[in-house]
Amino acid sequence: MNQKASLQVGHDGVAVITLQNPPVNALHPAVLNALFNCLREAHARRDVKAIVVTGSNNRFSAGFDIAEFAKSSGGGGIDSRINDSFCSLLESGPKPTVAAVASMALGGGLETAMACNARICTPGTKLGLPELQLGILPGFGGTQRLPRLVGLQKAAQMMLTSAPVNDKKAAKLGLVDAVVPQGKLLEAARAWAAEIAAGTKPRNFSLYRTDKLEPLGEALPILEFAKAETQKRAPHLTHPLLCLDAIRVGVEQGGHAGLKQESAAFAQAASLDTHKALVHIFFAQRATKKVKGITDAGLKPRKMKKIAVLGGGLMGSGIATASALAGMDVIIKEVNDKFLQSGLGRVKSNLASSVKRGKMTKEAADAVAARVKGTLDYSDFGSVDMVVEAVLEDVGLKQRIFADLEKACRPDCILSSNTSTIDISVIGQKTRAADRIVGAHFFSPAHIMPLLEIVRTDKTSPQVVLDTLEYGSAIKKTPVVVGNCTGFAVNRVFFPYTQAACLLVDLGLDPYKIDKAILGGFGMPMGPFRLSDLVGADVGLHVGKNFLESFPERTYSAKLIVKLNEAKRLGEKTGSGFYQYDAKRKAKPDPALAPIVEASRKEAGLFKGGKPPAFSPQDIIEFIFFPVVNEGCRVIAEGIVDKPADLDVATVLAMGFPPYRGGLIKWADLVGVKHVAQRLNQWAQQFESAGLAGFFKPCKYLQDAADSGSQLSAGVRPGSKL
Ligand code: 3H9
Repeated sequence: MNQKASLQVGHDGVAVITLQNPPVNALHPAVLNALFNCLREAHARRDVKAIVVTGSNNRFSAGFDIAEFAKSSGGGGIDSRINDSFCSLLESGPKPTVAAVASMALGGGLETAMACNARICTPGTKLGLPELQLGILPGFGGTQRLPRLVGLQKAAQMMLTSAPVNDKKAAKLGLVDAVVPQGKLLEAARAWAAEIAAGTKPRNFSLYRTDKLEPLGEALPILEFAKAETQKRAPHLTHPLLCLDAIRVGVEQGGHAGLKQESAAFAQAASLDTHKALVHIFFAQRATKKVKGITDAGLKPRKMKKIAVLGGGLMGSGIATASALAGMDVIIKEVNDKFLQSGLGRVKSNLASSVKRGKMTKEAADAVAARVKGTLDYSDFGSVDMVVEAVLEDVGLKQRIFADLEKACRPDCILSSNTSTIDISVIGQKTRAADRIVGAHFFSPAHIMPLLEIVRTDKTSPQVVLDTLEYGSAIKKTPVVVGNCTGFAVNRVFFPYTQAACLLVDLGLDPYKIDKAILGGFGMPMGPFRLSDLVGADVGLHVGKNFLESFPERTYSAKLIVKLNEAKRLGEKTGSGFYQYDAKRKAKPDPALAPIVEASRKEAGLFKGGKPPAFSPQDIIEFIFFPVVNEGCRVIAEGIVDKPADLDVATVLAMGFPPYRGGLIKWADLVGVKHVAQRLNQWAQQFESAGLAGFFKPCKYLQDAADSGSQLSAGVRPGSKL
């Protein structure tokens, strides 16, 4: 059994209790039980005068075992009364306790450490309470002890942002009592514990401290302000407010009352869908790197040391920046010196903006920039491990480039394309290198957006997919392996998004109301029309044509986008689209849109004037997102994604689908698959005479799941015929 805690008593009379649950010493109930037993034993033994709690493998703990949350119906089956007695035994038992913290003390890990009478950590340790990012709140007394150790303002900030502090900051705040080198950690902690026992160092009880807490008259306004800010920033979330409430009760009525409130609030938060959704995303994000037939095939990933990027435009320079930031040598190839210099300039300005945001020093940025070289020919390509092509979306041009690359590069060099619209196998048609051709689809801006779609064709070798996964992780992207089809996974799944929104306008609804429902009502970073303006109506038209060609039976050919193109209102870049834009690119509704909407409605012939049909904000959300879910189900059924959860991660990271809704497919499961299918069928019937039944009709995967009561997240059952 790997999940345990062990007790060792030294000649100095100090008992060392070590948490053991690799890789991060997560506090599985078995570990907590073992810890509790060790603690009771240490307190009971006559040869023990003080206790040190530490973690194995030079790590303290990353907190409660999140996998237990995923198994239980909520809250990981934690009984808060046990936590109470565990933490109070740690804090106020007969013998003093010291936490010896290396590498990380997160969530329940930090709460365990805070219940000890002193904390010593090593350089580089991260300490934080990130529970809110899992849809819960600290449940081991963190809402009470952290404010008493570091002050209310800082504690609230740490909990609300989930951001940890490093060892230096922790020492400055008083969260740790000392920072010592790794090799001295246990020795220092033992000595500290022995000194407390001898009375030469004070024994501090975090829960009873008042010296750092702001007086009530200051504390309450701090909490009120934090509450108002939270409601503004995250209007859909309840658990941050529950957390603030537990803090407030502790401030007003004392630590014990606060602990009681904390456990009630924890239980409430743990029962909400937000918690299930966020835990799902936590694991789904880590699971994208595990791909059937690739990562379980016994292959060893090769490390990419030198990368060539073709094209120094926005995408190319972003890809070059991300690769150089990961320590790779990069060559950018352009067609002439002017383009090359601007590509290299873009890399520098990407790095300069990281310096400006405090993400890196000027020296570090210069060192990264020095790894990026420019070229106008292929003479250096013999030394590169991977090429990422990011030139114009022109099939002929890409085919010529790939034929050249086959000659210029080593036979084991990966040849990838960043295309978002062109079939990857067509790009490689003029080569005999089909097994090492792969899509590396970045999202703009490429050095910032966290998703990388890795597009494999039926000829791409597993080794090349594995190496590209390794490359994706090295450049700090979340890589998702997808199949080769129009729009790949993300763009394909989202093609009904703008189309459904345009259909609603043609039915008589106001575009700005639609955006409002999707933005504020649902929590997307922007509504479909604002997004369309960002992407550009010309790009929208081109992409729409692609989908119409590939999926004619289910594409709504939106006239609204055509009309915007005719009016040269292409979006942000032309200063107007669905919205008008000022010099700072701030969007404002535009009365000049009305005649365009009018013309589109006239052509669509679905709205006869008068009162628009009654659509509540929830109706709008469902009308727009249920066709997106339907396309997601087709993508799952066709095996375009390895597992449904990959689509959840991809929609969250590329489209800003709210993570607290679990990603597209998990959200549909939480809403109810039967409900999704029933509404789609209702609209398919309602719009059949307008030729739109195909846009709504549930695909077989979705309908089967609705009929059988299974979850869309379950994936395709072996042997099922889809
Ligand atoms: C809590 O404590 C509640 C309390 O208030 C008490 C309630 C009553 N549990 O991320 P990585 C796994 S809630 C289980 O790839 P990194 C992770 O899945 C908890 N497993 O590495 C992965 O497994 P695999 C609050 C966990 O170096 C492996 O460890 N704590 C946990 O990039 C490596 O992880 C948090 O929210 C866990 N707690 O980052 C901390 N943590 O190899 C969440 C990690 O099978 N964790 N795993 O895919 C993290 O932020 C990062 O994982 C960490 C390491 C910074 C620790």
